[in-house]
Amino acid sequence: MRLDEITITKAIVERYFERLMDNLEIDVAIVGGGPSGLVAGYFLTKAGHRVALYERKLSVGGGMWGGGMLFNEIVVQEEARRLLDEFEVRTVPYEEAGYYTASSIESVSTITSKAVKAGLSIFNCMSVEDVVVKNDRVSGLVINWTAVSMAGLHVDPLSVGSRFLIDATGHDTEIVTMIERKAPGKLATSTGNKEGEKFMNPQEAEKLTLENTREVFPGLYVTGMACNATFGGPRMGPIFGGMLLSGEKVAHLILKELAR
Ligand code: 48H
Repeated sequence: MRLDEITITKAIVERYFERLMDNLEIDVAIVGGGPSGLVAGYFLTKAGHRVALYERKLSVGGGMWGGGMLFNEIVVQEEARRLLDEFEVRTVPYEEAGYYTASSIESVSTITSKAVKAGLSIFNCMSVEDVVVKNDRVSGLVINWTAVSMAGLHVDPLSVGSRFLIDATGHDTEIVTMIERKAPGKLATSTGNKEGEKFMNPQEAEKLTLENTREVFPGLYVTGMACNATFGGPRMGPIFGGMLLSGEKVAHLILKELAR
């Protein structure tokens, strides 16, 4: 077999564009490839829906790679261990009952692998820079290459249509912030605006993360760290059970809507 650089190039370009074209009108768009976004993507695609995840960086995994302060171990609590079991991520019980540890490297790589094999399309190095809102409901997103924004180039973006949108952008809660900026007072929070993340308190934060995993604007849901940042709950530090459970919950909430 003779290897040819033009065939290699054609193969990459054709395959990528096929996937891009297949994902221009989708059921669910997930912004952010941290733990919550990946778990949501896994459950939604496993249920047979067309789902794409957009990640600004070259690699997915968000804040999970770094464990706590670059010590690449994560902690999950009893309630979330079944999710790591489902993904076949190995956990080790800690001496204190109810706490488990897992390798952050194994967690990110295994959850990503399961999500992609379930059918999730991941577009990395793409940033969501705006949303499309029609008749007071989100109906799509506006994307551009991260390299374009990093270089400060003035390049107009492209759009993707999506029935539902998930803000899984972590602490920055970028999609909710975009809505708040263009439609102030319209969020489903007590003030109508973003409430902001509060001081660290793992006990309270993990509980509230799940409670705050919900629709915040018609068609837009929050998951993961974005939940407490939107609805005004504390941060939890490097415990990841709430992120995984929130990803599962947002998927189930949207699955119910898609089944209507
Ligand atoms: C495309 C974007 C955009 C954009 C951001 O921060 P993440 O890991 O998010 P979560 O919520 O799944 O997990 C949070 C967790 O990692 C964490 O930080 C915890 C538990 N902290 C506790 C504490 O007390 O500090 O991932 C978000 C991802 C990142 O990879 C971003 O690059 C990406 O979203 N992203 N992608 N377009 N506009 N904005």
